[in-house]
Amino acid sequence: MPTTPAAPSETGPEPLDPVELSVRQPAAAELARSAAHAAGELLAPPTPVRLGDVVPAPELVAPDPAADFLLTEDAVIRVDADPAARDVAEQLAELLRPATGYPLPVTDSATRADGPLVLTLSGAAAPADAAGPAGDDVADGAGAESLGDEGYRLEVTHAEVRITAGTPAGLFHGVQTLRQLLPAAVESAAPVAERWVVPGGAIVDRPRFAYRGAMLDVARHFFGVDDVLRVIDHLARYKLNHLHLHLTDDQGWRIAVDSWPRLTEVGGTTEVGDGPGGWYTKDDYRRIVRYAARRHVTVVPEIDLPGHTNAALVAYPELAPGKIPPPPYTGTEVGFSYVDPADERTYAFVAEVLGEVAALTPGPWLHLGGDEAFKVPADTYRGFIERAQELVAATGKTVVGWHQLAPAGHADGRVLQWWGTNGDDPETADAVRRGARLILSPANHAYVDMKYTAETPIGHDWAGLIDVRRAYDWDPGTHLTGVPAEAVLGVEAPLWTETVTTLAEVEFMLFPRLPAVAELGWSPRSTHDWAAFRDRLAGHGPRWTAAGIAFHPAPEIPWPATPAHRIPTQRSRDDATHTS
Ligand code: NGO
Repeated sequence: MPTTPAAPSETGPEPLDPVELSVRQPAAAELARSAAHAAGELLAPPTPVRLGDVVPAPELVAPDPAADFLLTEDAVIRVDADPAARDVAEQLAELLRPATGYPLPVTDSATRADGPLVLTLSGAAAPADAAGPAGDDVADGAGAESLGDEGYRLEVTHAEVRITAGTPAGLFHGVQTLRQLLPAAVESAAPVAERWVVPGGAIVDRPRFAYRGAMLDVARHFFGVDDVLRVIDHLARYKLNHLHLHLTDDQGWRIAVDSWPRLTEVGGTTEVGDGPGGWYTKDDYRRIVRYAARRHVTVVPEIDLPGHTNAALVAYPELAPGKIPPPPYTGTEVGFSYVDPADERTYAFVAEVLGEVAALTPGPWLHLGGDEAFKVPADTYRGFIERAQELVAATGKTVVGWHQLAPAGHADGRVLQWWGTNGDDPETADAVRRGARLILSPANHAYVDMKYTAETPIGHDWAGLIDVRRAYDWDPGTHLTGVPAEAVLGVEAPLWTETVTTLAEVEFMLFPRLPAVAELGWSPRSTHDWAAFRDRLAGHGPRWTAAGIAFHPAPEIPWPATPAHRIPTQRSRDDATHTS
């Protein structure tokens, strides 16, 4: 059984204003129950994996039950002689070796006819002769068109498994699909006696939206580098390609800035509930960025301005309105703090912080926050945002901000992250008409810090309760009135951490809702079907169990029984280590 998450500390003093956040003492027993469920004390018997059992749902699936592939000990992974493609092949080997115990050497030898796992970059289009067992559906569909920046084609025959893509990112996504097509025990960290069968047929797949992300709030509670790396693994499994890190807030500043060292030395030492806090050195942060990049995940850093800045003001009171040093804040209210928009030193601060963060960021985005600056008058706020947008542009990055940025003037390429609960939002629609694109994070569907049910021991409920169906049942393409699908860059599931204190709790809130949001970001709308999604998702429970993830065993999902004797859980692996 996965380790039972520790009870988080009590947080939040009084009823909250203006946004009421629901915080109450979590019941450790509920989380323990979830872990027990996750360990496999559930329902129907397991069925073999079918070709279509993939989350997010692929664009085209053409099963050929007569062409199942059996992975054996002598298998070799063959890949093109491209360094980035080779690295994807190495990652496939790293995924498969622990559970299979097979050596799985990786070769780019062009002369050897070995395989039978083949990864190949083929320009953007799938090869015409590759329809194979897939039949006309696949040959006539996306397979004949461009696979784009992230698409892939997976063909499974008796003889081989072949992944074809135009880019290493496409190959990487194809590898995640292959991973899901192997028996659940493939997630085991220790060798398992299993028939490693991959269902025969072909899949042709590519994403609906370019931006598919999750956000981790490391400011309210700090999460160390290893926790963040594990979250990146979870994103990669579900073909999410952006990790947004909410790096600064009233309760803590988490990223080292050389020109303003007290931001972390002072501002990094607090968090909600009076825990020790913490921050990332630049090397820590580079490690996160590198780890993400290897998994084709772009890190989006957020420096929340002008509000949500109490930790910065504690460190540098000269940035505070009236130059009055505020006390450190470890509660969960919002909307009370702001940097002084009337002082030029504030803009020097913003420029230097953004410059250093941009220098750590290979990706194109810099997130400016911009939410809940309730104490800043509207005109002043607009002026501040317009200057901050220019400072972002000066770093060579593109601005992302919460949708409160909407009234400010347009900046080239700017992206608003919409977190409302009512899709009728003329101000945001107007910003879109002026050129903004949107990331959709509707708080009543995509906020994975909301409770699943009234009984969920951690989380908020200000945007309602979000069970798996609610996380799944909306359409990013039509969600906002007056906003065309073309203006939607993608989706993101934010995890705010006022009540979330451990990695186990992070996973409990992410699973199973993260895969639901991932499917909205990746899969064509034509595949959208709650009953089918529920059934596909059910097969992932045993995978999470094998990977040591204590997920929420949502009652609306028909989880299969886990053959516990065949899938070692994290605990049994730990025991094995201790006794060996
Ligand atoms: C809001 C608020 C955050 C809270 C979160 C809690 C945004 C963009 N600002 O979302 O400060 O942590 O709700 O759900």
